[in-house]
Amino acid sequence: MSRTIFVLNGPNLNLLGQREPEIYGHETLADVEANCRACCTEGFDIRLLQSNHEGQIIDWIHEARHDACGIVINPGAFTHTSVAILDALNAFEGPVIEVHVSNVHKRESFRHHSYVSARAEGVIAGLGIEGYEAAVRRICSLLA
Ligand code: CA2
Repeated sequence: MSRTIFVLNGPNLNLLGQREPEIYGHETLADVEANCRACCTEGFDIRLLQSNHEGQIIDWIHEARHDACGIVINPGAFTHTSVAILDALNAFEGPVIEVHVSNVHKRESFRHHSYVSARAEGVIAGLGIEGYEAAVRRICSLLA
């Protein structure tokens, strides 16, 4: 069985650390990747991916069915719109943790609903990029 955890990121998250630091902080996705790799239990590995395209994210979730033991996902704005990402996650058998860098519940009401939460074992919001590390740790402990 695969011991790789996919850390999937949706649209605009490639800009992390470059714009709107008051909301998203100063750290980049490269920092997220390094921190996730550093905190996962021995024997597990991280594959961090980002796309601005919904279909690409769905294709990676399909790949995860064979190549990953768990998924950490920050779907970005697709969180609030994408039944297709929810459907893809429903076809994945391992644990899924949803992460948001910002506290979506403190923001506009359209960010309060997530399609992905209906599938996720856990949801983390507002911990900055530390949320990704908490999610990776949780997946490692669920699979221990
Ligand atoms: O808080 C989060 O992680 C979000 O998933 C981020 C999404 C937003 O649409 C969700 O409601 C909450 C937006 C990602 C945009 O990322 C940027 C990062 C830096 C600068 C500009 C955009």
